[in-house]
Order: sequence, then structure tokens, then C-alpha cells
Amino acid sequence: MYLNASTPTVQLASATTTSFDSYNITITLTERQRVDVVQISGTPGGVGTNTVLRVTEHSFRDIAQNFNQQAQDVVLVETPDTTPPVPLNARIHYGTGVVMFNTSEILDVTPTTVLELTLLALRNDTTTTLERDRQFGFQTSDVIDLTGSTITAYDDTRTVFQLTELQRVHALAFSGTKGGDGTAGYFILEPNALRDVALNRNPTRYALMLVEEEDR
Ligand SMILES: [Ca+2]
Ligand SMILES: [Ca+2]
Repeated sequence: MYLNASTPTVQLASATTTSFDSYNITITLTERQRVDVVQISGTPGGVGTNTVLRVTEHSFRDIAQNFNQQAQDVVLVETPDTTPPVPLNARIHYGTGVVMFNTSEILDVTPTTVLELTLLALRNDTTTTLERDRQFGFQTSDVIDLTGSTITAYDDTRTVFQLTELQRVHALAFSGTKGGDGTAGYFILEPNALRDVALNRNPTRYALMLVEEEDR
């Protein structure tokens, strides 16, 4: 079987199916297949026309082992993805300045401007009420946005970006690692910082304690 909207197509080879005999079959796509299909669908994030399921000949058989003889196209009834992406955890390497974070589903970071760097931050604590500037030195200043960071342009459940050198040393100064203040920093995601492939943005703010690797 293939999912097809003229072109391109998504093959269903690694999807899973229900394993009992029935009039109905449920096919569960992998996350990669799901986002590929969203992008050729009639739902938000797609091309605007409904996806077609192409059932090729000999895809399935009845109890008497008779295969279906002819290929057939079935226009799918589509339910849009309305679930916003959720950030799960974040990791920083203070030696390289690379930050990685995982999300509940594949994020859209192509083009990289979809990820809103002005709505991402690295802070010493979870609150925004105290916005610390640089007057007391590195150790009391937050990285209030990540403008200037370089995102790896690949849609995935793990998103990777490279801090600027200034962002790296500021974050290091309030970290729980060598050269820091003894407690881990936080990766802050303000509302609308993230977008999934179906154009849903995160409606709430998240503050994730960083898993930190020291600069050695
Ligand atoms: Ca979603
Ligand atoms: Ca700290």
C-alpha cells in the first residue's frame, strides 16, 4: 500500500497493522511516515488536497487465501493533527556550546526560521520575573534569547543547535558544572517557540532543567 497525492508518495512498509482477521484493518504509521503524510495531505501543513491510499494488487487476502486482484485508490477521510508539540528534555554541552532537546513529535525546523530563537532562553532559574542583566558579571546574567544560535535544519524529534560563544560562556557561568554557580541552568521555551509540521505551536511556557555536560 502507498499513500499518494499524485506525487510524492509515502510507502507504508514499516507501519504496523492489527493482527486479527476482520473487515477493518488499522494501520499505524511510524512518526516519520505520519509527518511525511501530513505534508501531502489536505490538512494544515499539507498541500491542500486529500491523501489517497493506493492499495496495490495482492496487498491482502481473504480467509480462503484469495488475494485482491486489482490496484485501487481510496481517498482518505482526514482528521487534522491539532496536538501541539511538547518539549520533553534538554541537554547542553558546555565545551562545544551544543544544545539538544527532545519533543513529543517531529518538529518543523525547515526552514530554520520556523523555530523562534527570540522565544527560547537559557536562564539560571525557571522564572521570568527576575531578568538579570550583566551589571553583576557573568554569574548573574541570563541568556534572555538565543538569537544568533545556529539550528541544524533537519525535522526530527531531537532538535540541535549551536550557541554563540558569548551565549555559551554566559550559560556556563550559572551552570552546575565546573566554572558555574553549582546549580543547573534551565532551557526556557516561551509560548509559540516551537511548531510541528501541522502548524501547531506550543500554547504554554516550559522550563526544562538542563542535563549538563561540562567543559573539560
Ligand atoms: Ca502535532
Ligand atoms: Ca545555577
